[in-house]
Amino acid sequence: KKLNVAVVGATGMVGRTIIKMLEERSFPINNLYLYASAKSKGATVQFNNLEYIVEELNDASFDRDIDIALFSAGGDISKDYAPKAKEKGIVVIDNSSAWRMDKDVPLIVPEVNPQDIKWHNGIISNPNCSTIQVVVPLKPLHDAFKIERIVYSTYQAVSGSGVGGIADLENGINGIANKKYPHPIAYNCIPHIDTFMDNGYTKEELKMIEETKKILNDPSLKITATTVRVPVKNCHSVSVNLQFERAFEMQEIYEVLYKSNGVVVEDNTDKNIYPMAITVDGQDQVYVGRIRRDFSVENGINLWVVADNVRKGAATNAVQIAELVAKNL
Ligand code: 2RA
Repeated sequence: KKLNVAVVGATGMVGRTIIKMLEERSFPINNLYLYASAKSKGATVQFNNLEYIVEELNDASFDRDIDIALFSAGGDISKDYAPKAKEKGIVVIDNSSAWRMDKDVPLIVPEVNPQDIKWHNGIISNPNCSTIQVVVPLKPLHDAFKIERIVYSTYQAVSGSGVGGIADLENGINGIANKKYPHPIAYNCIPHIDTFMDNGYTKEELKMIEETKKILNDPSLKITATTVRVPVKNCHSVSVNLQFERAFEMQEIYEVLYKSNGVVVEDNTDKNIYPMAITVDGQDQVYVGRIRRDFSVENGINLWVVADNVRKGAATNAVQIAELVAKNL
């Protein structure tokens, strides 16, 4: 059955990639409607060899016969327009953080908790990019060995901030001052993503902590995180330290990861093989390497996890959710 799909925020980096993934994955589309802010009105986008005109988002945008609306236009637009789309019977898949922790809104990574889609009430949230990539390998490990504690340290690409982040890096290398970030990002690391909260953590760190618990459906998990912006154009890397309840042999860890949906193990230090941003760019799977026991604690391991934050971390995951929704429509 072909569906009528809307993309809200169609001209942003994630919005454009959503459209590209709808085409690449041959999503069954009847009509495609593209919405953006006034400044992008009239822009044209190619889709399945046809040219589509971007329209300005307004209150009439959802009066049309639309089955699924994919939002990637920031939290304010989602807070304002997702309920309007939902009232029209449209299923909203929202990439912003606006609804992620709402108890009536499932937070979905299709390889991890597809069953949660069954209780949506019209809005489904796409998790934060750095969270999506870590829960993909963590879910099978949690099922097999019961994770007790997680320590996340992230190395996040500037594409996570959109075109402005990329501009700051490329300009910075050419000696041009930063605009997007509070400090120069060229030849630098900035331990500050999103805003600082009173407890000293940034919103990005709290997103990883709280979203992991929701997606793995385990509020007892003990988690801490440090999220850092690094001078990498695309792909987020995360150092993950895990402590399990159960003892394990390293071979068991490999076996679980080898057969995990959406995971590629790249781990051969004899040949300098491990996941890197420059080799993972443009892929949709999550790459895991540097798998080794943490000898400083009981039942501990370390992992290095790399994924394309714009594709699997945002656009591809959202389209995979749309594929799950399409099956149930
Ligand atoms: C970032 N995860 O990397 C955030 C939002 N994409 O900036």
